Amino acid sequence: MLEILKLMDRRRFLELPLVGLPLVLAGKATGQKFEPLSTMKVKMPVVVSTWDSGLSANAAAWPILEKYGRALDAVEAAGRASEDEISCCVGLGALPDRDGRVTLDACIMDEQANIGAVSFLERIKHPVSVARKVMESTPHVLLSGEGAQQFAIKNGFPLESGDLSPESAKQYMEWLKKSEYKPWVNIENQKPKGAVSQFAPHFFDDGSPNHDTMATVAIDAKNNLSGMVTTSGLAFKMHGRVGDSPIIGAGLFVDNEVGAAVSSGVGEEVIRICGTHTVIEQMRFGRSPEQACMEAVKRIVKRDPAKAKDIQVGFLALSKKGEVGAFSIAKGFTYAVTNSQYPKGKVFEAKSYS
Ligand code: SD4
Repeated sequence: MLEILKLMDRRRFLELPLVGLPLVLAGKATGQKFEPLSTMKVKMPVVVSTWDSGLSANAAAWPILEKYGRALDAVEAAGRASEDEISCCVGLGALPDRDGRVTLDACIMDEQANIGAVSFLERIKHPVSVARKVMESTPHVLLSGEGAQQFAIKNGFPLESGDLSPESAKQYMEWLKKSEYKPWVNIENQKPKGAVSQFAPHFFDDGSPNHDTMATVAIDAKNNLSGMVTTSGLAFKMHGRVGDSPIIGAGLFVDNEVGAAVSSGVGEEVIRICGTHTVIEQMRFGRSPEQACMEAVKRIVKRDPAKAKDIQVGFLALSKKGEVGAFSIAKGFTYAVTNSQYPKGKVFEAKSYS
């Protein structure tokens, strides 16, 4: 009995939903006015990536998972596919910093909590693979800037030209006219004509899709989880600025007993709450991925509600049991799921705070 009482006290302390309590009531109990939360369980193996363009990232990962390959290989393939595309926010074709230089951040984490990351990396096409190399061949977890570039070159990654892609050169020239440095009111937050929301993927003039930070989580046939994030960070950031994406526990966290989580959006806010670690810890204590992502979003909003009106942060999580969930501050955070149910992938929109 004493044990049960202790457990109940602990539950109250953690504010956990009671087992069997419908999630909508759990939402009311915490005073939230959100749409009812839900649990989406999908068949495993599965790969899940941020944004609509997660479809093409997943398309590179799925053949690996389908053939009983490792989740780690699948998420790396997803990252490389994104880095091959020209987009606003991933790879060498992405938007530059305020000095006109594209600097890339990436990280990767496997089922044994092996981690590798690179930040502030220039002129290397596949930061996600450099991150994996850091993980597998050094005693360190994060290499940055020039050191990361030297490491990449030594390991056979070609040094690419530092030229901007035509699209990002155009946008940089446009930005230079005002040169406004406002990290959370920058081009990524601007709503292009016809886009559904600030951060929703939009399309270039030629119809090709643009997107934000790509982040992927996967679970393989052996029930092992892995994740990766790859990004050019916030557009027109200060030279040297590093966001949440290469920081384990902020942009990505994997715990093979619990699940994997990733984030996209204003990295400073994610780092402040150790975003993805927070999500995973919530899941460890019994919350669904969607609930856990919502809790992390609530923490950001609670700290500075006024600021939260102008920014986007989205969390996406996959549990060890194959439940997928996401939650964002602003509307328009989407993610793509690919597995045997959706071999070509299916896009879902996260519920949001506003
Ligand atoms: C960063 N979180 O550097 C990244 C940016 C991002 O969609 O996710 N953009 O802060």
